[in-house]
Amino acid sequence: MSNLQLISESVQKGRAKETVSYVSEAIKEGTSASDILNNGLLDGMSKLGIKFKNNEVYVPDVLVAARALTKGLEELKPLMISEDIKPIGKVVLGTVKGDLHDIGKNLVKMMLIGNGFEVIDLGVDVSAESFVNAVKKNEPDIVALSALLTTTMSQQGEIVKALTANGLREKVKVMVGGAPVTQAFCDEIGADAYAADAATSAEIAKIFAIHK
Ligand code: B1M
Repeated sequence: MSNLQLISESVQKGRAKETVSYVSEAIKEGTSASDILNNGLLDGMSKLGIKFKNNEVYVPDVLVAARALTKGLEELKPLMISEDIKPIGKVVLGTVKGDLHDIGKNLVKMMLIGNGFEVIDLGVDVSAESFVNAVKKNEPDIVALSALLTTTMSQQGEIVKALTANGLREKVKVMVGGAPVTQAFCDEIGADAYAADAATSAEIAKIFAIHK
């Protein structure tokens, strides 16, 4: 098995130490950062994303894989900087105001990072005003909103309105998700996309990135 395959496998198995050591070996062998990133680390996460979508693996598997991916990225970072690899897009992500649930949001974050996006994570209980300020400051391609409560999902609509009121709506795509959120709700509040799960959120983000 090649080093890149070993990296991909170790990410899928959530073995952080192995991932770091295979990344380090690949660097020593002279493999480029983009090869290690795309055909090793991100390949592993994207394969795991498919398994997650098909219910072949579960939340804890994705979380340990995400940790292995993060450790591998840390090891690769100096080489990435020296090769000047750019992310394929920028996402501002957060759980809406009044809502403290962040497990789903964190999975979305990992899938996005695993698919080559830079993610600015605003955390939980994030107001519409904070989203607007983050969009002004970071100029993302996508704003991704998570809501887990029927009482907080309406905040996603408030954020769409606040972006419009601040003249920012045309500059970003708005993606919504979370257990009570539906495609019909997404249409009702004028968001651009609804993602039922973390893997789908990364697929949609990639489509937005290609068409920007
Ligand atoms: Co809460 N909670 N909770 N909770 N909690 C739910 C959501 C609930 C359905 C439980 C129930 O009653 N059966 C219920 C909501 C009912 C409703 O509104 N209809 C509920 C409630 C009522 C509450 C409190 C009000 C309880 C109380 O205090 N009385 C309270 C509210 C606190 C607040 O937020 N203000 C509360 C608190 C908590 C804990 C703090 C204890 C904890 C959260 C810990 C944390 O997140 N750090 C918690 C938990 C763990 C849950 C359950 C059990 C699990 C949620 C979870 O993490 N699921 C949940 C019941 C359930 O869902 N079975 C429940 C796993 C996660 C991977 O799934 O987040 O759905 P999920 O994410 C999915 C998709 O939705 C999607 O991708 C993920 C999968 O790939 N997705 C996105 C999510 N965000 C996305 C964004 C996207 C795209 C996709 O892009 C933009």
